Amino acid sequence: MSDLNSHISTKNSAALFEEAQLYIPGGVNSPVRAFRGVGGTPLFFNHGEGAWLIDEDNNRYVDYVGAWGPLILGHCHPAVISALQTQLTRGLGYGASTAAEVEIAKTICKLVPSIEKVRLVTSGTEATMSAIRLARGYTRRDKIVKFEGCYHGHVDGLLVKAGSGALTLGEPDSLGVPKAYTDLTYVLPFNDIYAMKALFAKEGDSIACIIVEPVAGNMNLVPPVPGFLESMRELCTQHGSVLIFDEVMTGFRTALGGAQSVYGVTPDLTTLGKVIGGGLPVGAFGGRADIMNCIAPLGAVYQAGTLAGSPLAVAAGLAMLTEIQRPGFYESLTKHTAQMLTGLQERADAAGIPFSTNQVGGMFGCFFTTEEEVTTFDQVMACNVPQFKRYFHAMLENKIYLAPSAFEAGFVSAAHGENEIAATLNAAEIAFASLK
Ligand code: KE4
Repeated sequence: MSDLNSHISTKNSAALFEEAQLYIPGGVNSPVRAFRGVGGTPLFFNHGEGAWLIDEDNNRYVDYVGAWGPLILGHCHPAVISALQTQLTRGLGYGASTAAEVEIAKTICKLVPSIEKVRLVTSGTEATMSAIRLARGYTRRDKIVKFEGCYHGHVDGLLVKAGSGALTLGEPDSLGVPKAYTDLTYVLPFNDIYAMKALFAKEGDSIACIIVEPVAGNMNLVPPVPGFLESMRELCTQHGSVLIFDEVMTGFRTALGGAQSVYGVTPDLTTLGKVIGGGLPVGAFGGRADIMNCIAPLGAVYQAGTLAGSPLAVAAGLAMLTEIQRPGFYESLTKHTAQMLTGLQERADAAGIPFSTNQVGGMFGCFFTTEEEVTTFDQVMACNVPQFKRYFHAMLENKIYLAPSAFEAGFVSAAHGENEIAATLNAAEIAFASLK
């Protein structure tokens, strides 16, 4: 185990970041990696081992990002590596169908019963973009509903912030998104059942779909309040709108059957990603056969992808889906996550730091707030972000790598055991003491 109190040197990461900025916008291939949410210089990682990540300066960290969710088995799990090595000798892609695609489709339909048919794509964004086009094509309606604080990938019509009021249409949340796109998107407050009912009373029959993260994982971690998911199910059924659960993050992360199995609410379509690729580029959208049959080449809703169903990515995904079906996998993952969070809470309380946590299965959220439980976007936005930044860096100094943003969820893997939890809690004791 590493020395928890050593000062870390990150000079090689810093040099790489300098060079990266010459060739890559912001020096990163995805904004959150740039550490702008926490300050300081982003780390460049060299390799991973189980629950640990090693950076370019040979610092070893317990990893709670897990590539933003996919690495639920930890880094370089033997079963995943072996499956990739076997496929490597057979070829990297054919642009044609393979038996493995049938196998992974069958497995997804078995594990997520609401998915009767599924189409593979290569990212979560592609999955949500395609699911929305499908919902619009199936209903012949254009308007859609999303929730403030939920992120569904960089789809033009979803890069939308709340309009002036819950019953008004959204505003673009990025340059380059035409107003005409956001004029079709309503943005409601997450966990606000009343606002949803009011909108559907007014516009329900013109709404193609609701898309929601059943557990919000992109405004830190906010679970649904009782009745929230159930109400949207009733409203969509009543008005002939399609209910899309974006389970790109929660799928196979919160439970084997995803968040829909945790809360007992059945969507019409589900989007998946992350875990199903084992760390390689795989996304998917699937659901009711009568809706999915509208997708080309069977139906008139076009969708396609050169690398969809990549044999290499599917090999990794299948190996991962096999491992997570082992008896006790989620019980152990949930237990370790709860054990770690209980330890954090005890240490924050002992240090007199206002702190609370949320957890669903193997994903968690930590909040610097006096709120007993965080259930709304406004409560998330009211948290003490400067204190989170100090906590992030104190934990990093002590070899714990958290998501570099106060608005991201954290992820535990099957490789996080007693050693990793002990290292995390020792670091947290030091970190909380530094905040007093
Ligand atoms: P990708 O296109 O990044 O594969 O997936 C988009 C997406 C869709 N739906 C949900 C619920 C998601 O969480 C995501 C992506 N998640 C972020 C993490 N907050 C990816 C990290 C990043 O953007 O670099």
